[in-house]
Parts: sequence; structure tokens; C-alpha cells
Amino acid sequence: MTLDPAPRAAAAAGDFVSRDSIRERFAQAMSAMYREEVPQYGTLLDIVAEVNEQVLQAAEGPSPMPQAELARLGVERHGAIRVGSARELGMLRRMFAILGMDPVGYYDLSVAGVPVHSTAFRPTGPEALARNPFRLFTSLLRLELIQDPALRALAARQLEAREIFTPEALRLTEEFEAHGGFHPAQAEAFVRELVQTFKWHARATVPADTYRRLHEAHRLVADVVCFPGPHINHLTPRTLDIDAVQERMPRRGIEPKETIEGPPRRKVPILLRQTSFKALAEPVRFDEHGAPTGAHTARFGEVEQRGIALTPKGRALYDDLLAQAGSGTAGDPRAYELRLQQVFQAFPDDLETIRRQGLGYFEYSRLRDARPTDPAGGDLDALVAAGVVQARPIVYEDFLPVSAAGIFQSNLGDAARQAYAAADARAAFERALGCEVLDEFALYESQQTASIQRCLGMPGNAREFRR
Ligand code: OOG
Ligand code: NI
Repeated sequence: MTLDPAPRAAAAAGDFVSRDSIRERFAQAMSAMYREEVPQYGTLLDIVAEVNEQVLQAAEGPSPMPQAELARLGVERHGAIRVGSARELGMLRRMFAILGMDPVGYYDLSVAGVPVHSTAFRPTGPEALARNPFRLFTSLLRLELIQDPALRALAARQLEAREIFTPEALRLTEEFEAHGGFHPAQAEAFVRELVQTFKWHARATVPADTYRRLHEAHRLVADVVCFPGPHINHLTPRTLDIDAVQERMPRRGIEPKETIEGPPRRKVPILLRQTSFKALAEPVRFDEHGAPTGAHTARFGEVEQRGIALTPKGRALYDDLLAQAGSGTAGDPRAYELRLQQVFQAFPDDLETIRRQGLGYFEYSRLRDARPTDPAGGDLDALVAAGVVQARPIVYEDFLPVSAAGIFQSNLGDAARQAYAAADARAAFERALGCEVLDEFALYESQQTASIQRCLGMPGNAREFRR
């Protein structure tokens, strides 16, 4: 990249479509495609819209959410895909960068018996997140965890031979990288081409018995290796009351998994709560003469409720409490829920305590009618107490590995989790990706710090006020 762009290049850049708007179109196109492919997703969107409407109407006083977040609520989605090779992951990283989505966080799912590791591609700046927070949980299959060497080699060959991107998507990516942007027609073409990669194909690329062998190694291996591309496996809307959605699903013919992943219901939602419904077995044609048909369960539905992002201290407390609740309640969902409620009493359930104890991240702002001078000598807590500065919780934009493992498992139907050696594979993942993943805590921290600096009007000094 040149440091001193020529005036002509600058003029051309002015006509480029913003990454945010390309992402917005991509999210819309993915949602429209998935609605066609999985009608239950449409039903789920209806239930979520109803519940959100009711929650907002029932809320007394000022809106429970800031305006920017309310605006994004109706279009907010995350999805998930699984790829099979370093090349596929590295290429996705370049393509998602065009949409303003960068890899945040590293999730090792092998510790939970799922042979993948993952990151979340998402927008990272507060403005981009407010515009459209579309995220894709992206997993890379870990072939080295297939024990049988012959089967491992077969899977590798299969993945080597496939091309999941259209020639036009590849060409446009290079064009974007060469020129630093897209004009409207290029943006439109790119979105159309990129969406093709995530389509469902009711056609396996291997004969039925190969599918069966890979499926026996792990269902996920078959899902990644036996198809022409990384079909989007769910798209998740965000609800303001996940318990209400969970309760309504069966009435609309959708059967949710038994328990909600993540923290229990609380007054102040923290992190992320999620529930999913099981995928239907879908007919598949196998790649052989006489084309016997079979079935594959690939796609499912999920909803999520998001709460405040936790600091490392808050997250450590969350992880600790979750582990405490998990022990000894396996197999009994009601007992688990009760225990979860009980154990989480140790996590403060009002915003001010969460803030004062440094458990969560906040965005600080001066109230409009407040005096510009500072009656409390730059003491942030005193300013908050005096009502001069307001602290709003920052929403958690990421994922939770234990929850993700629960979502994977509920849809894989694996009775027994497979045991894998917990090697640190992060470096290999980042090599495949072509860069290091961003640190989610650093992103929240810098948003909080910048807001404190704006509030106190003394850039550079806000460090002392870090929580
Ligand atoms: C991804 C499962 C994880 C979440 O929301 O935690 C996930 C997958 O099944 O590919 O989407
Ligand atoms: Ni998900």
C-alpha cells in the first residue's frame, strides 16, 4: 500500500462503496438464501420479531437499548460455516476483509470432542457494528485428528481437489486488493458470487460408502469433506427474551434443544445465551452410477440473546461458575437449570456493581444537560454517581467455546464425545488464516478507554481510570 496516494487514486476511492454497505448487502443476501433453503428459519425470524416487539412494548420508561442497537436488532444475524483446508480459510479471510469482517478470537473445540478450531469474522469498530454486526463463526476441520491414515489421506485429497469459490469471486477479490475498493457494480457482483460458496448442494462429491466411512470418523468430517462447498449451517437472529422464544418454538412446530447454553436468566444479561433446534435429515445424491440417495443432517436453526461484554476478571468468574454448575447434573436439564441459577448468584446482577467491580465493559458518555466543567476532579466514579456521566454496557459481540461445543453437539447427535489430545493448534490455525486473530478483550477495552477519554476530555490520561 502506498503512503501517498496520487490525487487521481483518491478521487476514484471516493466512488468506492463502503465495506459496511457491502457487508450489509451480503448479510441480506445470505438471509434471503437461507430462508429459501430452510423454511423453519423464516418461522424462527417471525417468532423472534414477535417476542422482541413485545419486550420493547412492555418496557417501562426509557428504551432498554440505545437507539443504535435498536436499529440493528431486526437485521442482526450470525451464521456458521466449516471449511476443510488452509487455502480455503486463508481465502475467506481475504474475502471477508472486503466486507469489513476480521477474525476475532480463537476457539479450540477439540477439547470438547469436536475436531475443529474456529474464529469469528466480524466487524470490529463501534460504528461498523452499529451499522450491521453480521458475524460468521468459521471453523477449520482438523484432519490430523482423523486417526485412520488412509481415511485421512482420502479426506485430504478430496479437499485438495475442490474449489469452493467461483472464478469471478476470486478475480474480484484480487481486483479489490489491487485498487482498494469496489464500485457499486463490482460490489453487487462480488456479493452475488460470494453467496454461491455457502449454498446447500444436495449432492455429495463421494460415493455412499466413502461418506459412511468419513461419517464414522466423525459426523463433522463427513459434513466438511463430502460436499462441494461450505454450506451455511445456520443463521441466528438476536432476541431480547430467549426464554420466551424457547417456549414458543414447539407451538410453531420447531423442537428446540433441551437447555439454553450460557449463563442463566438474569436481570442484567451477560455475554451470550443460545438455543438451537435440530436439523432435519435432508436427501442427498451420492456421486456414483445408479445414484443411490441417502440423507445428511447439516443445517439447523439457532437464536441468541446478547448481554454485556465481560472483562477478563468477569469472564474468569463466568467460566468458573459455569464449570461449577456443570458438574454432576449431566442428563437432567431441569436440575441443571436450577443449579445454574443457584451457582450464578455469585455473579452480581446489577449494572453498577458489575461496573464498580470491573466485571464488565462500559461505554461512558457525558449527559447532554450536564455542566461541561467537572465537579468531581476527573474521578470517573464520582462523575457517574453525580449523574454527569452515564455508563452504558457494551454488548458482547463474540462467542463462547463451551456454548459452541453444546450447539455443535446438539446437532451432531454424538452420544459420546470423542477424546482428542489437547495440543495447542492455534499457531497452525493462524498460519492457515494468514494472520493472527484479534483479541476480543483488547477491542472492548479500547472502546471503553476511548469513551472515558472523550468524557474526561483529557486524552492520554484515561489509563488511570481503566477498570
Ligand atoms: C458452529 C457452532 C457454534 C455458536 O453460535 O456458538 C456456533 C457450527 O456448528 O458450525 O455457531
Ligand atoms: Ni451459532
